[in-house]
This record gives sequence, structure tokens and C-alpha cells, in this order.
Amino acid sequence: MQRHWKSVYIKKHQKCPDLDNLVTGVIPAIILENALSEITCKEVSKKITEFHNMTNFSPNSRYVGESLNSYINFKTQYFEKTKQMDNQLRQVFSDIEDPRYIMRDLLSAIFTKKIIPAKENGKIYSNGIFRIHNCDESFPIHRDNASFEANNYTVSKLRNQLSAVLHLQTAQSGGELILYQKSWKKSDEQFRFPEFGYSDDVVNDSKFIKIKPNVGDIVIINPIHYHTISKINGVLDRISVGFFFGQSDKSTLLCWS
Ligand SMILES: O=C(O)CCC(=O)C(=O)O
Repeated sequence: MQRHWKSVYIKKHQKCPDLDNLVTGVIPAIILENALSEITCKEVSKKITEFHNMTNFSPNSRYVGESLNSYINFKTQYFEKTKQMDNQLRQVFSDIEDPRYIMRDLLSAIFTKKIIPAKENGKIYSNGIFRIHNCDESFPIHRDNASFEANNYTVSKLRNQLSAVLHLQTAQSGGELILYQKSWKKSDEQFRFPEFGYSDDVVNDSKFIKIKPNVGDIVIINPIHYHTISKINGVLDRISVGFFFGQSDKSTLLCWS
């Protein structure tokens, strides 16, 4: 275990040689600072919060976009809904660039790898999901791992699932990403809740770091590490957009949500 588990901060267009260190858990996160301007983030947040086709995930969280996790046994529906949603979001972002595409270009530049949406039988995976959380939301500890959860999808065969989240609006206080220096292992399933997430016992005594997101930052983590979000305080919703990505070969990353 590393004594100093410290995130790597980089600036836009800087090259980042630390992708392997993130995969192996040597570092907890790569944070691309000021990836988008505050003005752009505000514009995007407005468009997303006014968008008609929003899903109420829980009383305190909503999302726009599709997530494979909601369609584990409904692959046909996942690809159909993704196509419909992508058409609608193309309208929403007809006058400004879709931030998910900006994220892709930025990640491609920092990691010097091509990054494109994953495809399966000619069908395109979702480009990313926008999430809106309010102050009463509570988040169970969880991890993300398509190779275990979604092994009927081809993205489950990619190497090294990573996660990128762009922060469009931050909470007045709280809403930090809490990342544990503990990776999921199969025997942890004993701590699993039936619906979603794990009991706190799964990270018993594990070291953790807190990442306070700034508007416009992209936070890249290895989501096999347990993580959660601290309580959100104040009247501002926490708004973010994210996707997963994995390695298909040395020079190509494929993304999905
Ligand atoms: O929004 C974040 O900071 C992390 C989101 C998260 O927990 C996830 O995508 O699994």
C-alpha cells in the first residue's frame, strides 16, 4: 500500500503519463483542471436542467442520458434508448458543443490515445450521462466494474475500466468524491445491498482521500476502488457528466455509459 496516495493534477493540453499508475492504483485520481470554462459549464447546466426528457432516479437525483447499469438484462432497449436520447441531445447541443465530446477530445490529447464511443454489432454505446443530485441525496459506497456486472456487453471485455466525470456545477459545500484505497474483490459481495451499493463495513479501516471538485474540472478515477459522495449542503444541485472508458488496444480507448 502506498504511504502517500496523491492525485495528479494536470492542465489542459498537458500530456499525462500516469494512466498506468491509475490502473494499478499507485495514484487515486488524475484531475484535469479547468477543462471547461465556468461560463460553458453554466450554459450546459442550464440546458440540462431545462431538458424535458429527464429520469427521476431517486427522490433526490435525476439524470439525462442512458446508463448501461440500468439495462443489464435489457440490451436491445439500452441501444434503442441510447439512439433516441442521442438524437434528442443533438438538438439540445445544436448551438454549443456537447461537453461529452469536449471531454473525449481533451482525454485523447492528455493520454495521446484515440478515444471513441464503444460499438457492439454496429450499435453505439451511450456517450455519457448527466447527473443532478440535490442536498438530501445520500450515496451508498459502491464501485463500478462492467466485467463483473455486465458480462453480456462487449465493453465488459475491455481492459482497465476507468471513469471520467466533468463537474458542471458544485454544491455550496460537501459533495466531495470520497475514494477508498480499497479495490473490489468478489468476496466483498457479502456486504452488498440488494438494490445498489455496499455496507460501510466493506471499507472498514481503509484509507481514503476526499476530492473537492471545482467547476470545470474533469476527475478521472479507477472506479474499481470503492467510492461515494459526501453529503451535499446548500441550495445548489451538484451537476456532473461522465462516462467510463477502457483500453481496446495500445492506442485506442473506448468510452460508454
Ligand atoms: O460524481 C462523482 O464524483 C462520482 C460519480 C460516481 O460515483 C460514479 O460515477 O460511479
